[in-house]
Amino acid sequence: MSFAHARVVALSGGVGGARLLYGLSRVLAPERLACVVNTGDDLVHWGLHVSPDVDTVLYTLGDVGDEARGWGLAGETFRALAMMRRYGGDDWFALGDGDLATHLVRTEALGRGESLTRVTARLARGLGIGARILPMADAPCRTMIATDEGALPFQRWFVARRAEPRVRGVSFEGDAPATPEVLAALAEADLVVIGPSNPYVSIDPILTRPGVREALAGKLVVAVSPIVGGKAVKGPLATMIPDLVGLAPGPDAIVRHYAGLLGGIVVEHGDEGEVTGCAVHAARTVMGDRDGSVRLAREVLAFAETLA
Ligand code: FO1
Repeated sequence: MSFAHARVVALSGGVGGARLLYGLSRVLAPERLACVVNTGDDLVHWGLHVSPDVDTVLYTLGDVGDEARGWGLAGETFRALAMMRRYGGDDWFALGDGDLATHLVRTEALGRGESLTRVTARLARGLGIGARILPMADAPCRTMIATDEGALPFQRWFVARRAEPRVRGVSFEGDAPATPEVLAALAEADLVVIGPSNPYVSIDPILTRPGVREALAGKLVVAVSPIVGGKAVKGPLATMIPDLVGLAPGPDAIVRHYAGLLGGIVVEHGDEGEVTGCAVHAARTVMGDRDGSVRLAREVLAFAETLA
């Protein structure tokens, strides 16, 4: 089929996924793109509901994110954090001064019963984003990391403990279903793209929401490998793969993880020999700048078209 009018749903965690979404949002008309974003990393901090992956996607698509850090706003200041330190408050998770507005708007809305989906749409409008940004669930789902030091909520492990404790397992607390908006977008999709996000802590929370696997049945699904030359582009994935499943970090481990789901995978040039079990396309998958994101998005769509 021609992808000229295809409807695309992209699944994403933070940085890598958000960068691919940026490219897709520059290539596809807004009504053709829905971004389903992990909320397993969400936390309440300073009394505020923080949704880190949703915010990274909002800031990246809104072109206001800090590219080098990968999270938060460009040109951010941290005066509130400094004051919090003087009061002896929690300072392990850094909320910037501008970023606080996002969490205040969200927390106020949730407090009067607005859904996470609705307030996210409002935040996206405020940042001039046309594509739909859909949190995977409106109810809480918390990613828990089982480590040698006990079970830790994701951000406690990732930020407070710098992802140092070895991972023995990942689980998701709460049986929050996918939202009706997510299920409707999947039902209409001609193509589902899994971004180069960590499969265990960013994509699995989405795939395990009740209703999602069923909605994906019969869909063309294409992933972008988050592993390049045996290393994770960002984050702890390269050690999580051997720790969790005893495999070497590589695209084949990603394909096996998504067993039976993928029609194809896009991998970095040179990694294509490792993959078995689905169609492979080699490309420059490391998105160093906005042009790199747009280029990769075009390649993913062109590859998917050959599989449709
Ligand atoms: N990541 C850090 O490494 N340190 C932080 O202090 C931190 C604060 C933070 C605040 C708001 C936000 O939206 C994201 C933030 N992140 C921080 C990023 C976040 O922990 C992770 O990158 C994602 O959850 C993983 O996708």
